[in-house]
Amino acid sequence: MNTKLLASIAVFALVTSLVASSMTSVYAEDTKVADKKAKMDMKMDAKKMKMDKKMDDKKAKMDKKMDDKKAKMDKKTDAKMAKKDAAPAGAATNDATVEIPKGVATKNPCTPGCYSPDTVTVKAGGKVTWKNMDNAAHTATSTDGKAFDTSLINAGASASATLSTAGSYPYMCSLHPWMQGTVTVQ
Ligand SMILES: [Cu+2]
Repeated sequence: MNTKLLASIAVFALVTSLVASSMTSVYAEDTKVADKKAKMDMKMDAKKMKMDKKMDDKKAKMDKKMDDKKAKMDKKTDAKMAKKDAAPAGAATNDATVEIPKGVATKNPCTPGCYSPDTVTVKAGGKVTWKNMDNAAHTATSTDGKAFDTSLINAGASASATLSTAGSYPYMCSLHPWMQGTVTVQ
């Protein structure tokens, strides 16, 4: 063996070991990077799931809010429609009906409620009809004794009065003076 050959073998061995060690370290580096990536992926997945859940929760909350709002608005609209259908309280109509409830002949006092409703408003020329739901006879007689008098309304019967002059007309039952009501003519 000569020194040149020995030297080249030594160089070869050195180079080989250097390459081997560098390869090992590259491999180790790769593994590290892969681990890190996997960890980050897991973290990202967890984060994404959390965010998805948050979004779902938020959406569900918003949906519920919208539903609640819609239900509220529907209710409001229904109430509005019902209000529109019913004549506004106290507004004058051409005709009105007053019921005489059961039991008022012996119920002293019974005002308000001897005539139901105990106050009605009609336009001039309008007609008021009293329906006697009681088992006894009653009247609707204006207290001035002139404006109107139904005379006796038998049990289950009805009687009407037409009022042409604007004014407020208190009235009562001539048989049971505690029964009192008012007709307003506009
Ligand atoms: Cu009466």
